[in-house]
Amino acid sequence: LSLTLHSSSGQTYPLTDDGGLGRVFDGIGGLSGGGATSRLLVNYAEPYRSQILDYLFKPNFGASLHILKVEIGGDAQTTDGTEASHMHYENDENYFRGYEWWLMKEAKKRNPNITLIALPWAFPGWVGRGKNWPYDFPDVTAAYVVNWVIGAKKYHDLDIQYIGIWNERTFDSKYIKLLRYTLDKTGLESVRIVASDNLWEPITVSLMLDPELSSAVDVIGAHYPGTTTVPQALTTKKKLWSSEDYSTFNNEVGGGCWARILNQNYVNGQMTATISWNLVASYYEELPFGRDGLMTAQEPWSGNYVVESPIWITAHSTQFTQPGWTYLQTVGHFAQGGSYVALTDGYGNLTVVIETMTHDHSICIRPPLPPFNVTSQNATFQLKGSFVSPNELLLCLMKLTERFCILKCFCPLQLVDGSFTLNLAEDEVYTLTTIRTGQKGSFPEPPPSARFPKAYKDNFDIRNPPFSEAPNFADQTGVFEYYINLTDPGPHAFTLRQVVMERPITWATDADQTISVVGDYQWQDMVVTCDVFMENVKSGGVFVAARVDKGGQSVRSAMGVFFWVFADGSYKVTNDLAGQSVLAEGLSGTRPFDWHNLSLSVKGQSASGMVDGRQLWKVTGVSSPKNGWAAIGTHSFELAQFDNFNVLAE
Ligand code: 147
Repeated sequence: LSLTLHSSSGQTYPLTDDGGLGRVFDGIGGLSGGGATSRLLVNYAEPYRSQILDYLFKPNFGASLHILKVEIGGDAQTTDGTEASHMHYENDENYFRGYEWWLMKEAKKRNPNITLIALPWAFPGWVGRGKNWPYDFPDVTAAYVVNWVIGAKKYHDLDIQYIGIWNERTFDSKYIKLLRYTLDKTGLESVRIVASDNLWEPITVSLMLDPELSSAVDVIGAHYPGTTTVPQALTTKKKLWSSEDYSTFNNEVGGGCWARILNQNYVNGQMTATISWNLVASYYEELPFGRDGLMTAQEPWSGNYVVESPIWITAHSTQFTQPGWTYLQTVGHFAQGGSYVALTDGYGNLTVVIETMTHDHSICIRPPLPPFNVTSQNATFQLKGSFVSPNELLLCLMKLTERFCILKCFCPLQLVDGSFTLNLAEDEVYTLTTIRTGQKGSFPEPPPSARFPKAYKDNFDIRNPPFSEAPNFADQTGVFEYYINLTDPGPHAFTLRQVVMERPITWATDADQTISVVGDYQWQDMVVTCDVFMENVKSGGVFVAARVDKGGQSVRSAMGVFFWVFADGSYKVTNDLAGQSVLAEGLSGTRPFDWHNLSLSVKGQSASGMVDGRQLWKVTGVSSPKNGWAAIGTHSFELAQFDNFNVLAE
């Protein structure tokens, strides 16, 4: 009778360690970088910045992440901007650039057990000795990467646990072995290698054919695996990770995507870690992949941030299991769709995470999602093996379809003869657990959202800046850093300086010019003024710009109104960053190693420019782009300084 009842009202799923356990869980994480995805986070005022960090990293509070993966900046464009290298030049070493060090320390403060992973997307040009390729001098590349790991420890007391090869690009077996050798030789035997942060192949077959390579690599990391792996990857016995995943707009569908892959990456693909690109959407939303983070913090000027549904989806797993727990073998799919995973700490604790995401509410950016059906159903779980003892589990429920995703926790669920039945609705996440420390953390609402201030200026006068970059400037090619003119403490002692002098080993198609954007993408009419200083005698050139319409991987084709002056005493006005579409040109009297004041005014279809207070040009018929950011930059990879930046938008 009871069997008949079960088959008509739902199926029974055993939860047991009889017959052994599954793989060891390595954690759920977020990725900062690849690139510049945390750019605006650092400029939030307190208490908002700490609140955001708490939602991400604080245990038993929010996403409570187990893993933080960061980009090793390579001075090049890596999706939403450039991140600074610790070695711009061969004889240069500086472990205080950018914000990844700071972010790792903030994460570690909150969760001392967080796993740190680092991966390069791009490299400074010198690493390739002039070629756009990091493997011709593998010893140079390995030393460059290992320096970063050593610097993390030496200057920030950060232990990097895993290091990668080259994001989504070719790997080189010789380089991987040399990286292993170089780590070992510097006492970094405990740093493990992930390869190759691309697809399952060809790394898997290389590991199978080359035992020496296999002994150098600890984890096969695949990107956007669509929850599946390949049979050969399983036979390597390596840890399998989804080392980059998600990248989906963080609304409810994004939350659904994240819930589905967090479970099914293990159920279908035996992956024991999943890392979200990206950690937090802290870049101008109009850059590529706007809001593809676990939460949104893209308005340091207002303090507004949004705790989006993926945060609470993450909490459903992260708060109730830890790296080092072990998956049960009894994981799988439900008869009417959806999936469940179960994990144990080996000391009697048990956590079951259930997701019932429907197809249309869980589509990720990639790969395409084949059709499937999920309908409401009853599911009976039968606890067996060493799990027969608890007669009560705590139940947490999250309904995806409620706008801000209610995480309702801790209704005790009574077990009868080690069994319980749940009525599973569609688009929900349930956690059943013996762990009692889970919480839905909260802070008072942050300030309301606001546009970027229409009047904005920065004189870069700061003696001990907490970060190497000026607030709100989002470098899209090249790197712009605070600089102090020690020998000339005049009115321009403190400036912003573009420091990349050679085209990097790129990951994306960086422009041939350097550019940093700032402001509100919706701006149309504006006056941009800035003092500029060229440090390249022959071919120096700098610009200020308005209505810049593209950044990220499309920066090469950015349009706008660009006002250039050159070291040879000329000026140009172009409609594009590439400088092909010339609107005006002539003599400016500008010289290298001399400060000049540039002013660009754009109103409706006309634009005009001044140098040192003198009107130089006026053009009409400027019909596109209609709007965009303000910007500064240089004509090539060259040193140049900027001071007293000022923008007044209408
Ligand atoms: C990934 C990058 O690794 C990230 O830095 C970021 O750009 C992210 C944005 O979604 O994408 O690169 C991919 C780009 C394209 C594919 C997969 C990953 N793709 O087409 O399958």
